[in-house]
Amino acid sequence: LHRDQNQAQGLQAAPTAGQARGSAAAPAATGGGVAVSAEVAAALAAGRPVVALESTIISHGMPYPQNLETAKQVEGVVRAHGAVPATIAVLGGVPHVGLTPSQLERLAGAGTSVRKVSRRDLPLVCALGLDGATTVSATMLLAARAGIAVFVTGGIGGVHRGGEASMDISADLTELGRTPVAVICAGAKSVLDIPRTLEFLETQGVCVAAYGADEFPAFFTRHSGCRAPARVDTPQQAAAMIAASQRLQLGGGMVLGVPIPEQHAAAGAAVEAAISQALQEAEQQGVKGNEVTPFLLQRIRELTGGKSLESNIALVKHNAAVGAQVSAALAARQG
Ligand code: PSU
Ligand code: MN
Repeated sequence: LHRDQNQAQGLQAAPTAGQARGSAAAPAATGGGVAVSAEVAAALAAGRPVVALESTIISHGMPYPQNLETAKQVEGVVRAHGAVPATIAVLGGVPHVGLTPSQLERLAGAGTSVRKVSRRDLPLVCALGLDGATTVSATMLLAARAGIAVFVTGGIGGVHRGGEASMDISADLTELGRTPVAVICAGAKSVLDIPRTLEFLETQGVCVAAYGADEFPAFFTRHSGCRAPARVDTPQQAAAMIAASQRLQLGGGMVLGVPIPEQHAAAGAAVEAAISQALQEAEQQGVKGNEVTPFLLQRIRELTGGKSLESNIALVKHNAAVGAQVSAALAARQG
């Protein structure tokens, strides 16, 4: 623990869910220190489809107020496709699965002043009673604790360019190797080393499939130049793979790479130029650790004059529709 935080906050036991700041409506279920909202708990108990959503994309991935607007719209898309959204974050030291509108607002408004929480950060934020926005890794593990098998986001972390020397490899990839949650995303951004990211996922035993495509998608573009290890064309096929993984008790996750819809694929050249410049600036400024990804995302947004943000919002909403359909197909198999 950093001394300053310790003194400022006073290290104390995490409040119970009901006491946690901003948790006016006590969640229905608090098991293993995770507060599951009444709506999500009821859907899970009834075997209805549920889709987990992360919160770092809200706090660090987009600026306010577009982040709040997008978070609400994404939840709406999930609902419109017959599933219950479960946005996941740590509030007042308690991991929450399923947020109220005011909790969502609190996170979106705080932006990057909220801690970015990957697996390794959970003990600290919980012990200090802090708010935290969960990355793919922390969201996956909390979703699994709650019994949610399908999770939608924009893009996953990966092996950074130069990662073979820096060892900057996102904890998302090791989480995918150990936690049974399917992550529906638009692939990985080309700020990352996509070939090495796919190699690392293979080492971790992660099933990676492209949705309706042969190539693994690269977030803003449908093309990464890398063939995806598998291809599925329907929500039912994706659900069948999740079911097979569960049946075999593989214990690991899955990546379903959904290409950005053609009409939203950002002017490729402009985004690629912004990516190279952002990478150069990060290196020059010595940006390190978990600040690398938020720095790159923000610079790409600035350098493309907001064009990348529009594409980003569109692809997340599209992923939410696919994810809800996969979750519904999985629920139908199990029902
Ligand atoms: N990639 C994006 N948008 C994001 C992230 C990644 O296109 O918002 C976020 C996700 O929360 C992801 C995290 O889990 O960044 C990865 O951070 P890092 O590279 O520090 O592991
Ligand atoms: Mn990193």
